[in-house]
Amino acid sequence: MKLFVTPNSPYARKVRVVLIEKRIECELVEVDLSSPDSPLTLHNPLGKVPTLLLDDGSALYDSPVITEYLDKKTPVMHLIPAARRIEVRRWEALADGLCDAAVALVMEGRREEGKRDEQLVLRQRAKVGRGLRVLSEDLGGNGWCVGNSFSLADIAVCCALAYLGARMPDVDWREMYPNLAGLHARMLERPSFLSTTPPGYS
Ligand SMILES: N[C@@H](CCC(=O)N[C@@H](CS)C(=O)NCC(=O)O)C(=O)O
Repeated sequence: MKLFVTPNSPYARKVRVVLIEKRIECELVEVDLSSPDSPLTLHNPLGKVPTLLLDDGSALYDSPVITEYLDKKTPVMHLIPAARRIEVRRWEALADGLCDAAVALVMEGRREEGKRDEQLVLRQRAKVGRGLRVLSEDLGGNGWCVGNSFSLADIAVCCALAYLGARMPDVDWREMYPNLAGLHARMLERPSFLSTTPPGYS
């Protein structure tokens, strides 16, 4: 198997953490998303990372599909418990949605000043604000997101938090939501999360 990634993609990091937790061997292939000759589009018409290329030549995307496939592949470290699958998926959707909003803001931020869509910026920032609040409320005093045991939900949420910390440093979620800071600190104790930390992230 080969996983197409970029070093900073939070969605690709989620899959890389899952691979390590489940002890699944997989070659990582770094791609340049802006290159017209990227091998990625041969396997994923959307040209997005992560994309998982299977040994039979077929490809899987997007990240929730890949995490489901990997979790079913081996019973080692079950990350999506059947009884709580919908809950785990809802956390993952919220975490991925936060990343979508942050990615949109990064893109808009690259436009020349004066040409930015201020309404879009406000809408995306509001998603981030509401999303963080709901993550914190739902986590409450629990150690982990779902059923107080480690799952894909924790991986997805912490990849999103780390990405927000790097891309939107003015949104100080550690200060605003100490329980999310605690969750992220607990995740950093796991070699899977620590070893996938992109350069420059805290
Ligand atoms: N919903 C997708 C989102 C993937 C995504 O947007 N990845 C970004 C990198 S962080 C990407 O490949 N962007 C390139 C593009 O949109 O052309 C997933 O969960 O895998």
